[in-house]
Amino acid sequence: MNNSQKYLFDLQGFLVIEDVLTDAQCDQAIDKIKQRMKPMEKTPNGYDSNGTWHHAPNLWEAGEPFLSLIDHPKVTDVLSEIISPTLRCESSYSFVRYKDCPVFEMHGGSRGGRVNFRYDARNGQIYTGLTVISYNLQDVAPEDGGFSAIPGSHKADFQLSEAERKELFAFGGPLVRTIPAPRGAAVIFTETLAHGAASWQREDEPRYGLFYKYNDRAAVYHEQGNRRPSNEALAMMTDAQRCYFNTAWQAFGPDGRNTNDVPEFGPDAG
Ligand SMILES: O=C(O)CCC(=O)C(=O)O
Repeated sequence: MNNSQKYLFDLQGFLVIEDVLTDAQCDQAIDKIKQRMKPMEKTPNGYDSNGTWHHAPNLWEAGEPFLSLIDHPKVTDVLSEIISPTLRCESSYSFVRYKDCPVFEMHGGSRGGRVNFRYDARNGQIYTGLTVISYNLQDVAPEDGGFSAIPGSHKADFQLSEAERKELFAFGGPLVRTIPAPRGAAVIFTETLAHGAASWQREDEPRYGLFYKYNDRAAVYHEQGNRRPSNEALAMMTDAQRCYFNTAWQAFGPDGRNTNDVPEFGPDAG
C-alpha cells in the first residue's frame, strides 16, 4: 500500500484500485453469477424487489475467478496494512440488480463499534476491522447508480437518531455520492463508512455486484455456518487461500503451529 493510497483511504474511508480483474475474468465471473443467481423476494431492507434483485451466495464454490480473488495481491496488499497481516475471508456473494431496483439503504457511518466496526489512524498506521471489496465487473458511471458512500463518515464519532439518518443519509442529498469505477476495479471500503447502493439506472444490463468481506483472522463478524466453503471448494484452493477460513485465533496454537497461518481445512491441512 503506497503513501497516496494510505492518504486516500484515511481521508475517504474507501479506495479504488484499477486493473485488478482482467476482461476475461470479468466475463467469466458474470457468466457464473448468471448461472447461480436466484431472485430475491425482498431486499435486505425488506422492500419488495419485484424481480429486480437477484442473489448468488458462496461464489468460491464456482471455482475461478472467485478463488484467485480470495488472495489477490493487489487487494491483500491493502487489507494486510489496514486490518492485519493475517486475514479472514468472511463471505463472497453477488447482488444482481436491474433498472429501477429499490435502493440498498445507507448503513455504517460511525466508528464506535469496537472490534468489527472500528477505525483509527495513528503514527502512520491505519486500524480497521470488517472491510469490503466491491469488484466492478462492468464500467460504472456516476449516473448509473450503484455503490454509494459518504466519504469521510468512517471517522464519525457521533451516533445519529433514525430521523437524522433519514435526512443526512438520503440518496440524492448533498452528502451521498455514487462512486464510479471502471470494469476490473476493486473498491475497498471499511464497514464503518456510511455506504449503500443507489437504484440501478441502466436499461441495457443489470449491475453484477461482486462482494468479498474480510476481517482479522482472529475475529469473525458473520455467522459462518452457511458462509463457509464446502470441502469441495476448500479442495480447489491453495494452502494460502484455505488459511483465510481457519478458526478464529491468534496465539498459543498447537506445537509447531504457533501462528494461525497453516491451513486447518482441506486435503493438505497441517
Ligand atoms: O451494493 C453495493 O454496492 C453495497 C453492498 C453492501 O453494502 C453490502 O452488501 O453490504
